[in-house]
Amino acid sequence: QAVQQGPRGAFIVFEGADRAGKSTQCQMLVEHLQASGVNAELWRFPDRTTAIGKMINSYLTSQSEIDDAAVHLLFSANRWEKREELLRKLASGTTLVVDRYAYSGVAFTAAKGLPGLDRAWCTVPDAGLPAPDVVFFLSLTVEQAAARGGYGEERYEKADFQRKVLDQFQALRDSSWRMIDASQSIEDIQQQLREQAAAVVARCQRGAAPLGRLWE
Ligand code: ADP
Ligand code: 2DT
Ligand code: MG
Repeated sequence: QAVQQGPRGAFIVFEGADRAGKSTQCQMLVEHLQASGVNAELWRFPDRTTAIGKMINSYLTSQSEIDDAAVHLLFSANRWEKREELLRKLASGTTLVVDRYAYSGVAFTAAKGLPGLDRAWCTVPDAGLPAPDVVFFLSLTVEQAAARGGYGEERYEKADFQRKVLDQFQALRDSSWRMIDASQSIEDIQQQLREQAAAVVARCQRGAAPLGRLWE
């Protein structure tokens, strides 16, 4: 069944490789929406502030080791624990701009190439979560990303692994995705995002878009 009918906020997700500009563009888009009178909030996954999020943060910063399947389930649980609040915000008319979601969850674990943890297995825990109205995929090659000053210190921030993550993302594309050439200037990308986001926000405000569920 559809999770919700009628006028509501838009559920906008950003995905893409590390250093593609997701956090930069999310921040700018939220500020623009707010300045235009749209009720909007910036969210991110993992949400490192919850108890589960703190375990994930400790894993990403290599302060702890967690079994690959178990940490995959923690990332998913970190979305499920925010589901009610997410639905409540959308229902009350707040647009959510979200820096990474379940697509990152699947892509990063599947990229490990571990027996048993293939893409099909990886999607199961997130199936049924609210589906975004639009996914802005910031597309950038690993070489272009590396030219932005190299990767950081966290787990996963290695060129070889990022290539595998990009391959996994390609396989997850669906009709909600909008591919954005992330090698353009910050301002040019933001301009395109504003135009596309405005259309989605308007459609949700009109009540013309029942919220779907992921991978069902
Ligand atoms: P992400 O959240 O996708 O990892 P960030 O927004 O943190 O990416 O950006 C990574 C780095 O690249 C930052 O130093 C940022 O200032 C820079 N950057 C972001 N967008 C662009 C762009 N379009 N062109 C050049 N550099 C960019
Ligand atoms: P940032 O906080 O810099 O975006 O990095 N990840 C993320 C997963 O492995 N699974 C997930 O479900 C999500 C949402 C991607 C977060 C890192 O965590 C990875 C990079
Ligand atoms: Mg970021």
